[in-house]
Amino acid sequence: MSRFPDDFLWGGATAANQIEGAYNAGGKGLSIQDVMPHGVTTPRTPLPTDDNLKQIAIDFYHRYADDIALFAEMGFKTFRFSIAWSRIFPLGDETEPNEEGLAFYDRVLDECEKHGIEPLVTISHYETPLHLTEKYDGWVNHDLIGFYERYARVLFARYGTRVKYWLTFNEINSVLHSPLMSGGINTPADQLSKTDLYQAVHNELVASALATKAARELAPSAQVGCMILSMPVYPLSPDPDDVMAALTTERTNLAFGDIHVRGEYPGYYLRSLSEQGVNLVITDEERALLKENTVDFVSFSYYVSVAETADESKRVVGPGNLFPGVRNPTLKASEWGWQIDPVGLRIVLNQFWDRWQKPLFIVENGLGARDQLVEIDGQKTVVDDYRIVYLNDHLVQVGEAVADGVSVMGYTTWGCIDLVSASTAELSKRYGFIYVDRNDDGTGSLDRYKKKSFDWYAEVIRSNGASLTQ
Ligand code: BGP
Repeated sequence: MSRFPDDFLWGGATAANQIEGAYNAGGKGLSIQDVMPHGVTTPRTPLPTDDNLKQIAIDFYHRYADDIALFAEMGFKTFRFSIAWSRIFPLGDETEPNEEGLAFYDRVLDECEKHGIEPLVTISHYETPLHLTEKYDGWVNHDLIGFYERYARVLFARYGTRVKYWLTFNEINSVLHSPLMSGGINTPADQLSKTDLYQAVHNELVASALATKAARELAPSAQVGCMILSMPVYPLSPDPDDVMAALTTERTNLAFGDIHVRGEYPGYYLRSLSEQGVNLVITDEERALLKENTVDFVSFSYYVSVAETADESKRVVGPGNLFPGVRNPTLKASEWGWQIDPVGLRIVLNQFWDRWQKPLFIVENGLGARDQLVEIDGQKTVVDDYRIVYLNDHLVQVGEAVADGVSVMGYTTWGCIDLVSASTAELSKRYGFIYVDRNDDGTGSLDRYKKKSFDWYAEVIRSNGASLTQ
């Protein structure tokens, strides 16, 4: 018997800069991703360089129809993609949008509609127009709020009747850890003042509220969600100091949900700002905007959990999604060192539901792994049992959370088709049900092949979760 609601939105997730390619086609301007050939692992380059896999990515810009048909073959109910801001406003501060860019997403939506797939659209996913970064220092500058609002209004006016679910900023809390990628901030992280960093965060939060307000005016049937990078933080020991340390670390993520859902800065957040000597400029008008334009639902990514301790001598740190955390000795890790914790997903779902009482949408979860393309019965494929196990185990925990009474709207696996990774800009870190023949050195035919997990996920969707192995 399936525990999943009948209208559960099964699907997959992507982001424009990681799949589209065509980085300068159709009037598109440059984005920060064009000067980040190696993700967040090295400083930005002054100009775009040829070693940037994202320039072509997996060529979704030209192959979207075939790719969406493959998603439909798996039975996707929803497809999460992002709109490249610099396709719509090539510089970011113009007053008129680029029609060719808008028309591209019309065509993508046509394909979704043809297959009965509900689009789930991220307005800004790690690709601030480069001009806004270089001229304004990205989200540090208050002017970005207006540019983003104009962009969001264009999207709601154009697609508001076709797109029901919108996310304002991908993993908004990651600005604190990846100021360039997440906040379009040109000032190198080690030279950025805390006040500027938190001002950038504040500006994004205000922009998110303004987008929600605009959606209510221009697309009344739309639902707007925030998107948070979730990473549960467990105390390394039962020592109360460790428990408090874990809570304090976890609140650096939870604050973003608190603000989006409750419409105000929580006391613990204000205390932390003042202890860090941060002086924010917040107007009364902005306070009112936050309060009056809270989100309809909360979406989040989930890949890893971490631990925390107050005891410096026990702080053994390892990689997490975009920021590190204390290793949990009870967990195994992926090839990239991200610790795998299916139960953590049930914990997050329960915690968020208890805390916010808003419908939850898991919009990213998946396993990045090195896949081996093999030939079986004359067909090229990947026997990715490890991915099936990872997804199965996480989905079982989603089912548990549903049984716990948590309201879960849907689940979109990250990188439903292989794509360029965000943190390290590699193609060899594969997440997809569909293998894309392209390698880290840029070679490959770009042909698509179904992995073993393709049929597995199709059956999970067809059976509405009943086929999962408990
Ligand atoms: C999230 C991002 C995605 C994505 C994913 C996996 O942080 O929202 O864009 O890429 O993580 O991370 P990576 O690509 O670094 O493996």
